[in-house]
Amino acid sequence: MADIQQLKDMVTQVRRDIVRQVHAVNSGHPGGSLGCAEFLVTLYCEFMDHDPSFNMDGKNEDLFFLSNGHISPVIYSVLARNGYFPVEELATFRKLDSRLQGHPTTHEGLPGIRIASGSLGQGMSVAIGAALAKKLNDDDKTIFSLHGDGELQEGQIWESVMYAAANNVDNLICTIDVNGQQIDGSTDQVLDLGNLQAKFEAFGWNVLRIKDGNNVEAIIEGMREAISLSRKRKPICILLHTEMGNGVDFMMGSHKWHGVAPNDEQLEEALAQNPETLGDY
Ligand SMILES: Cc1ncc(C[n+]2csc(CCOP(=O)(O)OP(=O)(O)O)c2C)c(N)n1
Ligand SMILES: [Mg+2]
Repeated sequence: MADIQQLKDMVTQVRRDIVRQVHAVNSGHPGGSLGCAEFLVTLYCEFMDHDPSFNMDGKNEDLFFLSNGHISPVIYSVLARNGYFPVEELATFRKLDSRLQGHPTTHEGLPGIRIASGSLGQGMSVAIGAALAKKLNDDDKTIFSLHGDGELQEGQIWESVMYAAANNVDNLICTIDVNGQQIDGSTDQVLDLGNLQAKFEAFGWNVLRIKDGNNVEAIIEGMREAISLSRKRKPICILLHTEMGNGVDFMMGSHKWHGVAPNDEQLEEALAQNPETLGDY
């Protein structure tokens, strides 16, 4: 187990990787990426039993599916920092012929990526399929997935939510990035999500909340609880409350940084707030 400071150091480096990737090509999605840095670092470093030598089937491994594929900068950084591919490859983000496409794809063969995502709403269905395949193969590992809160406005999500409960898919832990923001404004203004806990529970899921989803200790506690709730004949939903743009003060708390790159000065400001810890690529 890594100590808390090691996890926080990785989070700081991941933030640098996110803003540097997006700045270099003047495109990409820093806001949601920054908000999920603590969660994904903690998941990959503390909870998942995974093998960076990577094979697509991932038998006898825990698997993660990113459904909100636009936050690719954070998953690319976390995968690289966990040994899936060289960190230097982050410099190719969104460039022609890169394995690091703006939204993750599988045909480029980037280790760690098992689905194309970016067209919102599909990742939960894939995660359920993988969870059922594990059961069929007597593989007792766990499937994890991440979804945006705005993404929950996709109808396919609720079909899959219903399906998972009806089929007792209890080796599945789906996390929702509840940042209250989406591309055009707050989720309240665009299409109010209502009471998410009540909705998932009404569909037959076990739901738990991580109130400070940008706090590594709180994430560890919440993840332990989620894992303890697994294998009880219900799928599990974590409502992870995060701040869009977390860790870069001028990006925090607004949808405006959903999909906008920082300029040169803004990059310097963001980097000054997040000193190098593990070495820049
Ligand atoms: C099917 C589909 N419709 C629309 C979009 C365009 N789109 C990209 S991100 C986004 C907002 C999603 O909000 P949320 O999941 O909360 O992500 P956040 O802004 O918090 O990163 C939208 C509508 C898309 N990628 N896929
Ligand atoms: Mg959101």
